[in-house]
Amino acid sequence: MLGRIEKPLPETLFQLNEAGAEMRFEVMAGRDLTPNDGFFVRSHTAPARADAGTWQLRVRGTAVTQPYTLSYDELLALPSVTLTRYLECAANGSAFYGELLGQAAQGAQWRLGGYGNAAWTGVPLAAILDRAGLAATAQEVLPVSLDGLRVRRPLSLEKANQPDTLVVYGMNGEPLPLDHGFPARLLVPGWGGMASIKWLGEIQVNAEESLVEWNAKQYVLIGPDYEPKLPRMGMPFDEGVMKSALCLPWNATLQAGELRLEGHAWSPDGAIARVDVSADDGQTFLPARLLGTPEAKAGVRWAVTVNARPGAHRITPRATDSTGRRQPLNPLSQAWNELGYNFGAVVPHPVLITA
Ligand SMILES: Nc1nc2c(c(=O)[nH]1)N[C@H]1C(S)=C(S)[C@@H](COP(=O)(O)O)O[C@H]1N2
Ligand SMILES: [Mo]
Repeated sequence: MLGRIEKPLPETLFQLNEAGAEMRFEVMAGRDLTPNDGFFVRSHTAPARADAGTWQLRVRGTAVTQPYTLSYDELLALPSVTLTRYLECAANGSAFYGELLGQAAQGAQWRLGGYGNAAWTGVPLAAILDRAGLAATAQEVLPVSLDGLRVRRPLSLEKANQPDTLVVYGMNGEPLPLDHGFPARLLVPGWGGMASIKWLGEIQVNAEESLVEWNAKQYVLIGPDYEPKLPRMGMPFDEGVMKSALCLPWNATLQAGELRLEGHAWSPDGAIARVDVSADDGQTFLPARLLGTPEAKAGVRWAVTVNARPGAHRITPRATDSTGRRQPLNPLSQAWNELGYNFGAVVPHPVLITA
């Protein structure tokens, strides 16, 4: 796994698991944006090594009437936007199926650090598709990567045309780092990270729906509460789920008394409307203050001051978004799935408070 990641993975920033490098959430203390060197990495292969001078983005497909290619310079010359959006692995939180539901999911165990919030610069996918002369038969958009797996994961025309679905080449003011998809990647805000194809080489618009590894075998929900959508092995899904996390090490040691705690919250639907925090194992909740202006599909930082008494405690944040949805308090209220996707219940964070 680690042979696939280029950037340094210091223990101060990352916790490694069998699939990738999870950000240590204390990295987000005092920060709205995740720095590029601390951003989580989930790469199924080694990065594709493209040269910006020769790289091309091909736009074609069975529902494209005017196929064309864009060079890196041509992409950068198109009208661009810079937007803050979070990116999260669909398996983020998978460890809590085991830790809180008592039935471990298969595969890598992620706590909450398969999340990052960045300012992305790129071109709306809609503008790129516009030039391709789509036929009335167009069914879906299929991005294809340049890495060894030629990864592909379709998206609906509706999602492709959202103004914040982007072909991204900049991350926090820098060129997109190699591990995050240089020269360009797709960014599909609100959807599981698997939709945000890195090392993008081609965008197809097709008249047929495609059945691919990433919507038939992986990134489907498999479990007693889900009907497989044959021939897929489970129920396909696109969106992620709302979550909240504390910017503290797991099992942090803190001093008793008035404690200012920070965290992040994020939702794939509306903007985060409120965050409440319990420092007494979920008995009572205090409202946190949102820092900054919450925006749909962007992470928001929050802070709260609690009075902490000595002992081993759990601090539990709970997010609510502008659609009125709230994170469930009871982990058992959410369905288990074998591959550990979309864990959305509150996560009690263990801390040791010393006198
Ligand atoms: N080409 C390609 N794109 C990819 C992946 C990959 O392995 N190859 N991983 C996906 C998954 S599962 C996630 S969660 C995100 C992770 O993005 P990051 O590594 O930039 O954080 O990229 C997605 N895009
Ligand atoms: Mo992922």
